[in-house]
Amino acid sequence: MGNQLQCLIFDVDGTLANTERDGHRVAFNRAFREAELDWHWSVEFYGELLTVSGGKERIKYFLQQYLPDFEQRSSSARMDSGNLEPGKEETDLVAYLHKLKTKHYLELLRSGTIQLRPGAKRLIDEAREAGITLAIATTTSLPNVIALLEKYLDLDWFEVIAAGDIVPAKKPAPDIYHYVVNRLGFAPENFLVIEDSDNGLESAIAAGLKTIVTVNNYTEQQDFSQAALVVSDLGEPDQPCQVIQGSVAGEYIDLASLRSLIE
Ligand code: XBP
Ligand code: MG
Repeated sequence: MGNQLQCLIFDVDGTLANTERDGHRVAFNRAFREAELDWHWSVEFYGELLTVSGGKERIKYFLQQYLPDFEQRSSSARMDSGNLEPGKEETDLVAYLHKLKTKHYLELLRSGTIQLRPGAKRLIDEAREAGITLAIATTTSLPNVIALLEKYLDLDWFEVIAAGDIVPAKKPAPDIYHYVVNRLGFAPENFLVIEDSDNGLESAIAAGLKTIVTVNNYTEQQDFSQAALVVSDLGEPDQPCQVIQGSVAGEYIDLASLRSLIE
């Protein structure tokens, strides 16, 4: 029997919603201000930092690349754990700042600042009606995913929600996609992944999964040559998407479009 679409795996940040520029980035800056650090990640600079998946890893990368001599004397005075173990200072600082950032990000999400991208809810509804299994594979922290899914979708619709530190290595490593495939047990050729970034595409391809990419302002210049299809977004009946690479019938991405890539 030929391939049959059995599962759609959605990435979160940049795919389900454009969360980075006005969500995560703003939350990081509010965390730095709360920690009385004079760091500010501009829209453009954050694009450079986004090459590193994972908020904790991103802060660590920023410290090591841009502030190698940072003396954290000041901020550690305000950290919950005042007694810093020698050699653990950076890890403690990163964990402290990331905790603040996640608090600010959840506030931003709950305020309705971030909306789902075009076509995301429509395609999820169509897949559910057709009995296609849904899953999440994301680098972001689980509380952030739960907050987004609870606000605009429904946690119960997703058979597997694989997020953040549940795997040892984040995207572009394949770990998070292997985790979903192993939990569901379908053949890899019966999955389709929807991603937004080169890190995400690399991770899904390394796990042997066919992937379509919906680009955004931070990722549109990246290399998506291994994607089965690259579009501006999933589109809506009254809001056609642009096809950037590959070909698909129709003016927006529906289940038939995805099946034509798999079956
Ligand atoms: C995007 C990421 C995440 C977010 C920040 O995840 O790389 O790290 O930028 O979230 P994806 P955290 O595109 O895989 O959904 O601070 O919780 O890591
Ligand atoms: Mg993403």
